[in-house]
Amino acid sequence: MTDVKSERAEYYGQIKQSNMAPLWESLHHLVPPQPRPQAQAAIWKFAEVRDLVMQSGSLITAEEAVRRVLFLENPGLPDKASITPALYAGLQLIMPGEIAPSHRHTQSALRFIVEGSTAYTAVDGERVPMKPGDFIITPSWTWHDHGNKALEEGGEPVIWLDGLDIPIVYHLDQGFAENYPDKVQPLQRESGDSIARYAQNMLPVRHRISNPTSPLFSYPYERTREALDTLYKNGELDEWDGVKLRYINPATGGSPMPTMATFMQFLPAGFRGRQYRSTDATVYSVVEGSGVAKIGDTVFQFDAKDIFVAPSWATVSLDATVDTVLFSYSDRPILTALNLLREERI
Ligand code: GTQ
Repeated sequence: MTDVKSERAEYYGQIKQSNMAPLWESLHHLVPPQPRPQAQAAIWKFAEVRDLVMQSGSLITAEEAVRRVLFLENPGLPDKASITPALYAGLQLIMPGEIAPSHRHTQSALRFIVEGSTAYTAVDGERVPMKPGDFIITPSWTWHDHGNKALEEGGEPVIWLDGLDIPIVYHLDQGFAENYPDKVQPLQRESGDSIARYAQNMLPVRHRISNPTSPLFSYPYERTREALDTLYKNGELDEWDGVKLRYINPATGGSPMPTMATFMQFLPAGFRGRQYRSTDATVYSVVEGSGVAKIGDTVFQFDAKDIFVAPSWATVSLDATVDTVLFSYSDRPILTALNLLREERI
């Protein structure tokens, strides 16, 4: 009697030496009937993690660290510096008077300001202020440094959420980076220049689209909030989304960056959102308010400044206890480009 199991095991051992493996042992895993994300629903309560972030402020300077960030690791993706399979999230701290020195890299970045109003970021020769709720981008391969007002000038600790496409870029072996020769890049344009150029429903007359990334790199919260407010007053409430807008590259109407889409939504007090799912795993940052997020079988109570993540294809429904504003980002443009995006309003 031949023991099939041990015969096969021996065979698998043999072919492994030639760097081969039998598909039939992993076909269902490799080609699943529907996504089986390793990423889990998870929440970072700001009230709990704020102290930990602040502690890093006395352990290392922004300059020594280059970027003083605690990244948020999805518990289902341990040691991968990933909050979703494609995307990274981190909480960056900059103390009064500090500089995070200028560098550039192929990874695209977004900053979503969580706390503090005295920092700035410089992108490609222009400085923009960072205020809570502002959404700011650092396009791939642009010089960027961050700074904060000195204590004597009223500087306060500033914390923001970094969203980058680090995991997907890493996976594709596309990581390039370099440091600027000086700590701070020289300023070439006045603050407010890019808003005048690109955020007024106009473009410079000879603007050429040479790059998929938005030429506008700061989307102040004030404007976004006003738009949501007006639309809510006008009665545009979707049963799934509340009032939800997507940020655009004003030159193309597409997402601000080729790898990441970003959204802002308003849920009025008492809103009980219907169930929705999509294949883009999404990271949420609570700007205002509080409520309950049901993600698959997991229920999170969320408050302002909390961050939570919904894995691919998990059902998501959002309830608001009080008026609530949620920022979110996902890898939607990647999925769209690859014709992989699916969504379902249940
Ligand atoms: O601010 O340039 O969280 O390069 C990770 C990598 C922030 C940044 C991060 C980075 C940055």
